[in-house]
Amino acid sequence: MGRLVVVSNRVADPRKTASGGLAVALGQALQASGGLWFGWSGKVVEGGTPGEGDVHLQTAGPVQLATVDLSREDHDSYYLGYSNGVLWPVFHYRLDLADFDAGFIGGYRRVNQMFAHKLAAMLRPDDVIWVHDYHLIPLAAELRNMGCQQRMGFFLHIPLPPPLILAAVPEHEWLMRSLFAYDLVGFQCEADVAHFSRYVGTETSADILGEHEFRAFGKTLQVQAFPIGIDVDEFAALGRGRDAIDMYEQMRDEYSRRRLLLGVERMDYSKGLPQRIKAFRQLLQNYPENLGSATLIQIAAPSRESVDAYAALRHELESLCGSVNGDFGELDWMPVRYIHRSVARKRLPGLYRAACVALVTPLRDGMNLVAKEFIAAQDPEDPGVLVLSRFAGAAEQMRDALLVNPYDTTRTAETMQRALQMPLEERQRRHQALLQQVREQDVHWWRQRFLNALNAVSAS
Ligand code: GDG
Repeated sequence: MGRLVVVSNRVADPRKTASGGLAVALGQALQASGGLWFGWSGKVVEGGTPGEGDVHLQTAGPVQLATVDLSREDHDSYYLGYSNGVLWPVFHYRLDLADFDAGFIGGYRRVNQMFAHKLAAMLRPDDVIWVHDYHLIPLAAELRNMGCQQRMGFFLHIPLPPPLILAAVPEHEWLMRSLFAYDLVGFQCEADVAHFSRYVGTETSADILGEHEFRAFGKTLQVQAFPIGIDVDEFAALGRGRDAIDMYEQMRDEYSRRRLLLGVERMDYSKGLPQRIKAFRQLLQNYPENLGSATLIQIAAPSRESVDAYAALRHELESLCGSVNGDFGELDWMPVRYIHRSVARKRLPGLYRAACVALVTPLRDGMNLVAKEFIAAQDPEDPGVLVLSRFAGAAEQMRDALLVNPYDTTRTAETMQRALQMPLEERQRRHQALLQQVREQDVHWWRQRFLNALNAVSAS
């Protein structure tokens, strides 16, 4: 196998485990084969020229990191505008939040062209290129335009919506056609693959050659589900660290008379936060034995704050949490602890372990790694219960969680109550099955399956 080239919007130093599971997994793949990791540097150059940016090279062991700066205009149109203001909402079924009219597409194309141009100059003929996520859908098409013939794979970390939702994006045909420049396209779950198949069946003249093989625009494409996982061992090791243990003990002491429910995510409208607070309010209303006891800790780490929809969500959430606390709180008990800050990664396992119930209730999610991290962090002798949205990609794998429809407030509250009341034996049984699944289908399994499939297809 040739050198692995990973391309993603952001690049992380693979030697720093603090970067998180995905960075570690990709870093390990790169370290095994030697490789190059290419993406945006995270730096925005005020007054910089659109479509131009300096490349920075850094060596991290056998891995080369190549990052490119973005001009303010490119950042605002490619990253904030088209990626996060059009593709993210539409792919999460939120047409109401998409800004189609602002002309961001120009910046999206320009940055993909620029990345392709800079990357092409660094490529070797036998490189295997793995592109990640919605920011970079047209990258392979741009590379092919420049004559690159390497094997290229693409993995979409977010969901692919059904054809009629996707068709609302004015450039949907161009985007989907761009995917055919890859040799392999991976989605998180079977539902996404089914949406892809239906799209090409109804909106293009593609030939469906098999369950996973499509031919259109003179190109054959393999498409498969590759559910992403976590690095269970890395997370378990983090859980044995001083910071996680301190966090766990602090929580246990502080909440010794309470039952903790926990939500951890980036503040994002796909995560179902307002619906979750409303369901928690119903839990207190409908099951008054929880008054003075059930406490929801909701971590909502700041994210994409310069996109308007995120500011509106923040206000809604603050008001909902405030009203639950105002209506139900006592001098010695606040039902909701809402924290709009990030928690250090090394403390997270301790927080997960202290919770009786995790609420992972997105309205739509590609996979959702918090669900898997929660399971990995539990004490098998006395595990907490996972309440999981059926609309998270993870729900296809994690059948032993308590699955909910987050739009159904009453039933979600009922499920929270069931989770709080669940007998030890059932908790252990469910946790054991979930842990086995999270362990077997971990991030290394994901990476190897994708790269094996990519290496198995014949190059363009
Ligand atoms: C995208 C897709 C898909 C969260 N809050 C804090 C914090 N986190 C960490 C979690 C977890 C990660 O961020 C979130 O991963 P998710 O998978 O839950 O969600 P997205 O960020 O939306 O990720 C998603 C994923 O890509 C991978 O393909 O599963 O569907 O949307 O690791 O622990 N980490 C720290 N402090 C926080 O406050 N340190």
